[in-house]
Amino acid sequence: MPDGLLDPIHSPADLRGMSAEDLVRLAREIRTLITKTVAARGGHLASNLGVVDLTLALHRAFDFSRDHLIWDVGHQCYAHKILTGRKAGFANLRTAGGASGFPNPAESPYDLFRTGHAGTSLSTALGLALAEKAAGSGVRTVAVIGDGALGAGMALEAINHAGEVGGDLLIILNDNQMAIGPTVGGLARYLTRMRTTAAYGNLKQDVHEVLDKLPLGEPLARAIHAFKNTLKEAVIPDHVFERWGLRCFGPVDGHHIGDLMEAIEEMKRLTVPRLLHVHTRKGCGFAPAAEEPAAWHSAKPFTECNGQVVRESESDEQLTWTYAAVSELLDHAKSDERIVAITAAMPDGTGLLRFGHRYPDRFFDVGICEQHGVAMAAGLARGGRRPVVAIYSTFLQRAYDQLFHEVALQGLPVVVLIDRAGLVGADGPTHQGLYDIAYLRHLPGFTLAAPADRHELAGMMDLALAATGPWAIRYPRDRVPPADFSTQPVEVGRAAVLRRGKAGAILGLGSVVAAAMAAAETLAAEGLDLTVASARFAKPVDGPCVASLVAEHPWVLVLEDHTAPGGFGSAVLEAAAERGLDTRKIHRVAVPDEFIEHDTRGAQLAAAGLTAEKIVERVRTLCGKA
Ligand SMILES: Cc1ncc(C[n+]2csc(CCOP(=O)(O)OP(=O)(O)O)c2C)c(N)n1
Repeated sequence: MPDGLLDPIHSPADLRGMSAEDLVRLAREIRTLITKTVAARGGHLASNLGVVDLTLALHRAFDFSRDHLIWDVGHQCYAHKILTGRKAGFANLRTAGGASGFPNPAESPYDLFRTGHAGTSLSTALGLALAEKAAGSGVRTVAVIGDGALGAGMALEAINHAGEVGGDLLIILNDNQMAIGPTVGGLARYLTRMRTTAAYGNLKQDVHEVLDKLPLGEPLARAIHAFKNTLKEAVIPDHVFERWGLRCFGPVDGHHIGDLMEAIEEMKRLTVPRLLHVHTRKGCGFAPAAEEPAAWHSAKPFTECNGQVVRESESDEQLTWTYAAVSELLDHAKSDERIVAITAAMPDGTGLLRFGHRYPDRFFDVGICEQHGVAMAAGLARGGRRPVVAIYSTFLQRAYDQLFHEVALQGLPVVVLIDRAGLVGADGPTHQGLYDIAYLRHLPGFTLAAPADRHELAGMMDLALAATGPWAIRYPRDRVPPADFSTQPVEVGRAAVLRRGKAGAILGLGSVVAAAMAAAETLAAEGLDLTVASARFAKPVDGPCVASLVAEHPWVLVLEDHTAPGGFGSAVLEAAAERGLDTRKIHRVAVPDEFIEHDTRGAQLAAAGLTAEKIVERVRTLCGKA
């Protein structure tokens, strides 16, 4: 076949007649398409390039229009999307109306779950396998999980259970020795040892098992021969998960399509929970990503010219809330040796890498284990340390019970830095940080703050690190305003009035205050003078401030970069109702109660009515000037 192998492929069925050599060439074409698309749109590059061969081998071996395929996290599903009829939408990856960066059943029947969080695949896959077992359907279930996600508690819970209940579940362990950065923990070290220590086993038992499951009439000798030839050196009787009841095979070179296809075909002979250990390299096929897989995990758009790669400027990194928060933390860590910092596999994203470099002995990367990270922070606090845990809002959801049970219930001084709180842009609904106010503000004793500017952030960090109980500071994936709005000292539960007017009042929480101030400027020029206050705290809410805003203005507009139900606006309404205020005067602008699709953060904010322009329109309406 000439090049252009990808053009006629519209579904996995089109792979059927292709030779291993053609698949190798096809893999190259898919890698080129992925690289070009991510160059234009941004996205998860290194992980996707690493699984192209594996994706082809899986789609070649199984019929996933019938069998089930689950990708853990789902950030590595680009080749799968391209092969399952989504080439056209892929060109607009992660942009409004284009393919999302993660699996999505609304896009294709080949995606069974909408995912983006790590460690969930084995549980959902086991559920599917058990359902098919109960139905006696003969449908197989395959889950692909990385060595990073495998360390997540939930994945281990599923393996623990799978060994006991059975089901036709094939787990592909995609081992590239990396999560976003190098995989951490004892399991990772164990898998690395497996690379070098070949542990060949007692084939007899395995062959018997295979034969037990073979269809009647299959020639015995052929089956034994085929099995011995392909998996002879692959059975791993000493594998830790063998002891847990999984049959374990491998390792197989995940970039040798022929070997992969053979091994996967063999795996199809078994109908018990089994694991095939596959070695891949992140970034395979694109040198910059292969050399620096962490930097190319989630890539910004880039251009390639004469072999030179120019990435979209990272120079704004120092202007972000993430950078500012870690800078404030570092200032404190200098003088307070009790401060320790914890990340759950996101040292880069949370900015804590800087802390780790400066204070390696006071820095912990716990892996993709948010629950453990938060509970460990509680232990550190109980032991006299000042733990600061930085986790994205969406992933902190994992640790809700630890925030309740290990932190709040004990009243321990753990500081949680909630990064990516609010609308997140291109990652879409799996990653939106829209629920943290709702899931924290009902926990007794928690203080929940959100800065509008650098001055407030600094004041909040001072208070948080001096507190005797739990604290959280939420901030978005955005830039810090270039100038502070006030110098009023930050006090727990106190809002700050930034400007005064009579036409109406805006009470904003956190970064939306900047939009409110810009809107107030525009409206002042139209003769509408507004009061604008920075709420600073979602808990405790400044009740007296709410009371005076309601008393002194015809209306109060409450803004938050968070979902409406249970958010800051809800808290303000509760505070107003408790004080017997006229709640009809309070209007809310928050993210609506629906899942917000991938788009730019700016477009998502505008759709929610949280940009300066939208606030201006809303105020004109409230003032009867629309
Ligand atoms: C619960 C949760 N925490 C953190 C993340 C952020 N995250 C996305 S991919 C990833 C690394 C996954 O590593 P691995 O499972 O080994 O897959 P690879 O990228 O190496 O293929 C992390 C930490 C997430 N998606 N979910």
